Parts: sequence; C-alpha cells; structure tokens
Amino acid sequence: MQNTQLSKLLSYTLRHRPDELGLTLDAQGWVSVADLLVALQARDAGITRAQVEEVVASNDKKRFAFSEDGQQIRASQGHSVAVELGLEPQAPPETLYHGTATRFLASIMAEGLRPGSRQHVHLSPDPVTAETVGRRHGKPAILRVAAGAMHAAGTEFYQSANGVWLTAAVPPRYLTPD
Ligand code: HQG
Repeated sequence: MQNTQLSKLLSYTLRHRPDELGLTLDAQGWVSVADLLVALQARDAGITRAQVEEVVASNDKKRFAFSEDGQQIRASQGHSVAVELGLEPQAPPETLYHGTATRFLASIMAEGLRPGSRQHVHLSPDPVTAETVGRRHGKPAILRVAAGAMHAAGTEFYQSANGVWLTAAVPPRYLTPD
C-alpha cells in the first residue's frame, strides 16, 4: 500500500470508523499501535511499523500523533466519533479564518458555522490555509472569525496538536466574508 493510501486509511480508521478494522479507541482517541498493526496487516500484509511511522512523520498536516511512550497512536483532530482530546482551552488570536465554498455562504451567514459531522468547527490561523481548506469543497470563500470577541464573551477555543483551532460553533454575528 502506498503512503498516501495508508494515510487515508489511518484518517478513516482513527477519526471515523475504528470498528471497521475491529478496533476500539479509548476515551481520548488512542489505540495501541500493536493492535492497529495487526488490523492493518489483515488488510495488507506488507504494512510495517516503519511505514506507519513514516506516514505519521511525513504527513503534510501532522494528522496523527504517537503517545509519549510510542505505544499508542491517535488522530490529532477531525473526529466524528466522540473523543476527548484533552486539549486545554486557550485564548485564540483576535482573528481566525474559515475556508468554505461560495455555495455555503448564504447558509453560513444565516445559521453560523456548524460542526456538521465533526466534533468541532475547524478554524485556520491564516487566510492562505483557510483557502486551501475551502478549495476542498468547491470555489473557495474565506470568512474572518472574530475569535477574540467570542472568547471575551465566554466561548472556549482549543488548538489541536497540528495547529488547527477548534470551537463548538460560530454565530453569524462573529463572521465577516473576507
Ligand atoms: C460548511 C481538513 C452550510 C463548512 C481541513 C465546511 C480541516 C456549513 C463544511 C478539516 C455551515 C464541512 C475540517 C452551515 C459549516 N451551512 N455549510 N451553517 N456550517 N458549513 O470537511 O472545515 O485534511 O467537515 O464551511 O483541512 O472544511 O481532514 O469541515 O465547508 O482542518 O486533515 O460545512 O478537514 O483536514 O466540511 O474541514 P468539513 P472543514 P483533513
């Protein structure tokens, strides 16, 4: 299996459907690397621990992380299964950005940003990253999020291990098309 394909399988397994490989995540989203390897090798006997380590290390968005002792692995964010990532709430920058597709703008400006199937709304630290996120869905549009004002009003923000900012939802009054 190519690294890209293994990365996609890891995302799918560690964020959405561990059960399809017969795995169960713990409450913080971790699974034993040994168990994961056995499950992956049932799919493709050629997958090795070294290849998993290479995919984790070379992943463009640092989507996965090993525990300190190297015995466990989890996705850093993007889960649809309920996990408690154990992130401490943090004060966000004054402005964050959300990349979306132009066709979603009317709905977003009416309802605000909703997490959809994920656990959080994902926000980017800069407009360039947001544009890349938005482009995945179609013609990109960038929204400025008044994160500092939301935080001052009591909303919690978290920053995942790979720098993505997470929050529960963003009401329309904090959004401005960029
Ligand atoms: C949109 C990727 C209509 C929202 C990225 C987005 C990110 C609404 C889509 C991570 C809406 C959900 C997450 C509303 C939100 N009406 N549309 N009220 N509220 N939306 O993929 O943020 O490669 O679940 O704008 O880089 O695009 O997976 O979220 O367009 O970090 O590691 O609903 O996924 O990372 O789409 O992306 P998604 P996202 P990975």
